[in-house]
Amino acid sequence: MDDLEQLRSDLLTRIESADLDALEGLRVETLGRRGRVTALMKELGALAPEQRRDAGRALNALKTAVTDAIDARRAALETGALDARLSGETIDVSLPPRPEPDGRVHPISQAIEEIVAIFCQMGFTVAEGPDIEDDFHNFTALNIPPEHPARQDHDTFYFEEGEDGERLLLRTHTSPVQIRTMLVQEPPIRIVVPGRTYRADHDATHSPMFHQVEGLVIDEETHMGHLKGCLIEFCRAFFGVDDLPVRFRPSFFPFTEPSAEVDIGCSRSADGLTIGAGDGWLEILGSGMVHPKVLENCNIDPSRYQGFAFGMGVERVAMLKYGIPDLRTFFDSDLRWLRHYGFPALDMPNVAAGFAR
Ligand code: 2U9
Repeated sequence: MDDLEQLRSDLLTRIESADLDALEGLRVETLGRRGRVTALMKELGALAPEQRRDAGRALNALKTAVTDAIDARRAALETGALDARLSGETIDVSLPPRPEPDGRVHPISQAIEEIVAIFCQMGFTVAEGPDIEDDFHNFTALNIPPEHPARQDHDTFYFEEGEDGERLLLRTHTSPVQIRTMLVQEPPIRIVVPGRTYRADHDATHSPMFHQVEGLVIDEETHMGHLKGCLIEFCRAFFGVDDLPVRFRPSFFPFTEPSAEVDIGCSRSADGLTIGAGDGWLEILGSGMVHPKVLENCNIDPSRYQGFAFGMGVERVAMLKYGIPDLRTFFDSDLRWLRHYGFPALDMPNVAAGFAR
């Protein structure tokens, strides 16, 4: 036992002054497979039971003491090394920052942000919903009759029939989101609905996937004057022309009655198209008073509530506002094009508003 006491004191002294490498050497030399303490453990078997118990206890205590001392020394050395590094290092705050990769916001995202920001200033909130829809929310609830051409296979992307016999589809407009909102929310409702939409159409002016922003207002005593005021205000804010001429032309949609298409003034010259006063007109929105049958389909009483709705194609208004001549380039993922037509992130209206707050 005296030997053990001596060994313990020697080891603890050496551990106290060891560096990290020496510490690992000491651990192997003492506790490793051929270490001194390990060897002593192996000798226990040769002792008489009485001696074995006492010697076993003493050896275990030694092992614990050495292990603890090695761990404590290692922790102290590591902390010391970090402290030394930290106190030796200085940060040169005058160094210029490394250049950041300069990403751009896609014009479609930019246009959606700008449109949504204008309606949000008027008190609308944003609603979103699934791209995969069912027949009820995309067609039936919107008063689109069974024989309507939009329902045909060659105009709409249908999925294969499910086990319940139902065929899901890719929404052909964002209007199902308004249906879903009316089914769960009591009026007053004021929402704008941005999102992807899909139609089986592909040529120079149509893409099978495109973007829409639609809007819906439902309240008591809502009338066509509200529709006109709201959409005139939107057109002037979006195109940044205070006296922009806006005209409403009668139209037809199954889900609105009466319906109107909205044109803005423009002039065409050798230099191209200028939005503002002129002798030309450009169609940019569809709109109308929500059809009473659509309200009934959503359990809203049309004798108490009325409302208006509108819709626009984002690609179309983005092309007009930003002077992008070809629809197909939106979907080419061409970084040179994006660097040219894209926007710095800080120009996003909601981001800018966030900073101004
Ligand atoms: C509900 C009730 C009415 C949404 C409307 C239009 C007119 C419209 C087109 C513009 C260009 C689609 O992208 S486009 O081809 N949209 O003309 N959309 S009214 O009316 C609704 C929507 C939902 C419940």
